[in-house]
Amino acid sequence: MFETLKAQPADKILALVQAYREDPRDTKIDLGVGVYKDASGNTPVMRAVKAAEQRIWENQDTKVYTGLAGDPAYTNAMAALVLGDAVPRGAIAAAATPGGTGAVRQAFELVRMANPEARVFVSDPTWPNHLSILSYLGMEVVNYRYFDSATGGVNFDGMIEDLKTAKKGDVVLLHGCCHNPTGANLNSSEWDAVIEVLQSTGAVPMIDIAYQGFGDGLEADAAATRKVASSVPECLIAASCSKNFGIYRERTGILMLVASEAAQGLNQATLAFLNRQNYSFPPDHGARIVSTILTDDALKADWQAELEDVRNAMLALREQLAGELQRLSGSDRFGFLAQHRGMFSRLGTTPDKVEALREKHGIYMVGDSRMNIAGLNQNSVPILARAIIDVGI
Ligand code: PLP
Ligand code: TYF
Repeated sequence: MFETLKAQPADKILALVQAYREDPRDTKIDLGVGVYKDASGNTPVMRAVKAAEQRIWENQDTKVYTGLAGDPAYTNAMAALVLGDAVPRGAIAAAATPGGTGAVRQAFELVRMANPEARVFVSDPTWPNHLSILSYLGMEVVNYRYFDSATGGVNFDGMIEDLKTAKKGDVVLLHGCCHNPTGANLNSSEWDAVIEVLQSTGAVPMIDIAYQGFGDGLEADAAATRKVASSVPECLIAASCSKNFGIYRERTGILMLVASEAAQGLNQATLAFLNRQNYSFPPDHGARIVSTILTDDALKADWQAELEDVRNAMLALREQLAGELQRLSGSDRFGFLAQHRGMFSRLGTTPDKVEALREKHGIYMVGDSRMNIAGLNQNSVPILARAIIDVGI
């Protein structure tokens, strides 16, 4: 029967990892997959994560199944980390998932279950996995304008115009902070305007937040998510711990459905049901690391301090790159790089220029001109800047 299978499209971001590995040049620079790297190019295990793992190893006396929705200590800690006290805990249904991707997948399945006709509005561009999963689930996608390659910022008027065409029964997918792949984000008054459109159309927001703490800080990065969740009757949130705890391979995420307190019991049971259909119990080790850190003042403080160092290192690289490009180009046209937040920036150039960077300079970024800022260090920033000018960007 399996001779009927057709080749599926490869993940372009992951394909780039392989291409980079195969490049023999020792001057090559990897700005591809979204993984944090320090100045030496390593992705270390965070101090608090190591300490939490040791504590778990010493104290854990069983590995019996958790609940279908995961360990309540984890879901409670994550609800507090992402939502603060923006909404009552009794209004949140929450389930642990395998990574943020698992949360995204479960959220889409939940939407399809509730309304098979739902259209999902996604930013143009968005994380390719959003599109791939939606297509796999047979769900209708509507693009809304988002990135303005002329300015490197958000085409806000276009975005609002497109979001106004959403209807009750549709879902609007928003990146809570640190937009992937562009790095361009809404400011606080623009979020207010998006909320007004959500309120007037009745479309349900779904927030994907995979980089809390990578932009302007843990609290600032959650502000938009909190504001949205407290301003509409229903909201879905898919959060990932992969980046901000550096526990990529542990597959640690959470899906939250914020709705009325009266609906919470049914919503909670439905999230547990969905987990059971797909994998029964969600992975626990990463979740336990996260809850161990978030429920211990000293570990939490150390984690926050290390996360701040990571965030500030990326901001410094942004400033350095924007400054270098200003000097070399004699213009401010790359100023957006310092305005962007998170791991990524989209340069806004053409695939042939991206290819020229790879062929001629051994600089690897995704074909849509997304670069991982954390792939740089103080020494490679001037090399990248010269290459960008050299290929005529
Ligand atoms: N959503 C976005 C926008 C992402 O960039 C990522 C990748 O890191 C995720 C979700 C989920 O990542 P993971 O499944 O590794 O937690
Ligand atoms: O966008 C990125 O690079 C990260 C990591 O299928 C990633 O989100 C990339 C591809 C993928 C899953 C995660």
